[in-house]
Amino acid sequence: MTSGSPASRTDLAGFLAGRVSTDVCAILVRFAEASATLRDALAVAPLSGMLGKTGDTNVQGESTAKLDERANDIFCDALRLPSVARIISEEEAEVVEVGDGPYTLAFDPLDGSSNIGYSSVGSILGIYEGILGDAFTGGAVTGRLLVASAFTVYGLPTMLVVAAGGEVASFAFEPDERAWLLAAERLSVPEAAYTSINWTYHDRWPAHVQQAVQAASDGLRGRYSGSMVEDILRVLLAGGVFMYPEDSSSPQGKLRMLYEVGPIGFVMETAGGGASDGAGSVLDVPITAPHQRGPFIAGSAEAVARYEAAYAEGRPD
Ligand code: AHM
Ligand code: MG
Repeated sequence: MTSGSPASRTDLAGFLAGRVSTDVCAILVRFAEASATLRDALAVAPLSGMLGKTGDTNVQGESTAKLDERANDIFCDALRLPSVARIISEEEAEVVEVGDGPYTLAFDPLDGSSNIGYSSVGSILGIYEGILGDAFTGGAVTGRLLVASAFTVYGLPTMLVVAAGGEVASFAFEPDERAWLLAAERLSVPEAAYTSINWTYHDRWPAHVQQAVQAASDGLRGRYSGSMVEDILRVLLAGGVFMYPEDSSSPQGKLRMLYEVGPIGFVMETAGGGASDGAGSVLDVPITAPHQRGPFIAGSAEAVARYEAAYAEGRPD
């Protein structure tokens, strides 16, 4: 990993130039700009009447926060670019038709909604090659169609992580200039230090999942925020493993393949880490519906490998 110096002047567009196509660069820059707009709304939410629920539920049956809705509007408006064919959002029941471009964008406008007003939340973007939606049959869609992905964490610092052009880089938001400046490039997931999982679900996990979680967590310190983006940033920068496995309440796991598991898995694998559903890479899992869920184990390669080994050993035939 190479850290940007305190005086780093490389902004996101400058970093991406020559590493990705102009279309992919434009999408990532728009995502970053929209994230800055959402950050402003989050920063004053306790003063602006933007905390609380709308009273509606989304397609997943989850009650929608006012800021979920605002975040969705911000990203849907910002990402209607000529290179975009379709948009798939956590907050949109249906696939949204945009135009004739070569890419489908999948995003979670506000990840970690239960933390709004208390702790860090973030946004997640996956840029997929092709027109997803028509191809949701026959197992044709997988995370291997990702050409780039990104996520933000609205804390202090406010961070943007981008996986593009074969490497992962982080950027910090500089509020005076409203610029995303390079913080570190060529990120590589360090050896595991932290384990991140909702331990209160222990009794809901099948026996082989209990064993696998234990094996992956061996010798690590616990940290869990309820915002995947925050936990993933820690794992990416300090080493560790984030886990949201299948359980008796969520037999497929909770997290959604196209806009949570896939984009974050792409970041982890690009940074030399692991991203698994327990049996293999999440990027190889066939996706047959826009809001499909999947188990997700991601982080330092050796910790993910320990999970997979115990999972295979204990799994009933
Ligand atoms: P959300 O996109 O509706 O916020 O749901 C995803 C979030 C993740 O950020 C987090 O890891 C997980 O849900 C927390 O769930 P739980 O409260 O079951 O531990
Ligand atoms: Mg989410």
